[in-house]
Amino acid sequence: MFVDKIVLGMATTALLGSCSMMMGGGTTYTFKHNANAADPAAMGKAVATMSGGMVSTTLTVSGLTPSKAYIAHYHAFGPASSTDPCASNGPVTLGFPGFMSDASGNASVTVSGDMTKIAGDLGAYINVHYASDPSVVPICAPVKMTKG
Ligand SMILES: [Cu+2]
Repeated sequence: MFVDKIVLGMATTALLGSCSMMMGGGTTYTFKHNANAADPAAMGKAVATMSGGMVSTTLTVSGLTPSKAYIAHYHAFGPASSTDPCASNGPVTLGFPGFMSDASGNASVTVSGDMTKIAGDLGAYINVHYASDPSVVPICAPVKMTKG
């Protein structure tokens, strides 16, 4: 009986392990630095997980200016490029909540939204702006590489 419980416990752990790996899979997009001098060490990733028609996306970023306010968005493919989403200058389709970097320049923020908001060309890239000057965009993560 004692042995049976141990075996059952191990099997349950293994099942939970594989289940959480599948659940936590998501799709990872890597931020690249734009051609500007802002936050030269900035880097990070975006992990998008889809479930039930919703998409939850978490940005994990380092190398930001410490204790500074940022904003981030999904953007649609814009008119300025059809092969480089980060240079396409498209409109915002899904905004992340505003966030602050910590004293070490790290930050994390999550947004959840309806998948239709970022379907196809509507979810071409994710960028991170200075909240104080949205024209400053240190990093961008391409999501969809080709327009259309
Ligand atoms: Cu933006």
